[in-house]
Amino acid sequence: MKVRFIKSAPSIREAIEPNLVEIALLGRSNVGKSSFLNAFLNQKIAKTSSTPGKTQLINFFEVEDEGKKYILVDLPGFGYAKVSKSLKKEWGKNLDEFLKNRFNIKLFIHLRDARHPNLEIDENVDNYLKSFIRPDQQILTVFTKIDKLKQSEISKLKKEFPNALFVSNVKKRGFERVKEKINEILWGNNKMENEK
Ligand SMILES: Nc1nc2c(ncn2[C@@H]2O[C@H](COP(=O)(O)OP(=O)(O)O)[C@@H](O)[C@H]2O)c(=O)[nH]1
Ligand SMILES: [Mg+2]
Repeated sequence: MKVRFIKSAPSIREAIEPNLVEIALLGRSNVGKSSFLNAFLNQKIAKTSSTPGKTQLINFFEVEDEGKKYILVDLPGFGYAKVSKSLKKEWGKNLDEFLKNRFNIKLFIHLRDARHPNLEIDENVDNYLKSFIRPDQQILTVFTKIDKLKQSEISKLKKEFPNALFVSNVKKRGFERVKEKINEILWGNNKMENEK
């Protein structure tokens, strides 16, 4: 797997040309988004634990995996405010516009903290995405920090969220399933058909 940072943009107007399919990565500040990127891509490409709330930029990374290319779009974290708000209010117009109008996004990966699985802000984000996604787009929920949970707690969470995936960024666990799922969603089950 090869990865290359391409650009940061404040809005859809400054975004890169939409020539490849995109995966948008979003999550509450401190959920482990940067750690997830680094663990998933197997390299230190994103800064962890940087000052939250400062940058509201959309970061584009080009990923090449088994001869296929896609773009990973790292979105600013949310949830700095004590009172949870809708994503739209907190992120503002630019990000709302990007998520709704960026037609080549095929997958939204929503990271959630396994220790706090029922936060209102995450429910709001889920409902927000569901309010506008098209039939050809999907939402994948990935719970982070499962190393902080007992096995019984993980089992309970899996029952509550049967379609979610579960990872530990520090122990690098759960990423094979994430990759499988991404391949399935981006390229379909028949890999040969999409190979060029
Ligand atoms: N135990 C544990 N800690 C994690 C995990 N992922 C991230 N962290 C820690 O959580 C904090 C925030 O991580 P970071 O990746 O910067 O979060 P971001 O703000 O969402 O980008 C850091 O101290 C990380 O080391 C995980 O899977 N398990
Ligand atoms: Mg970060």
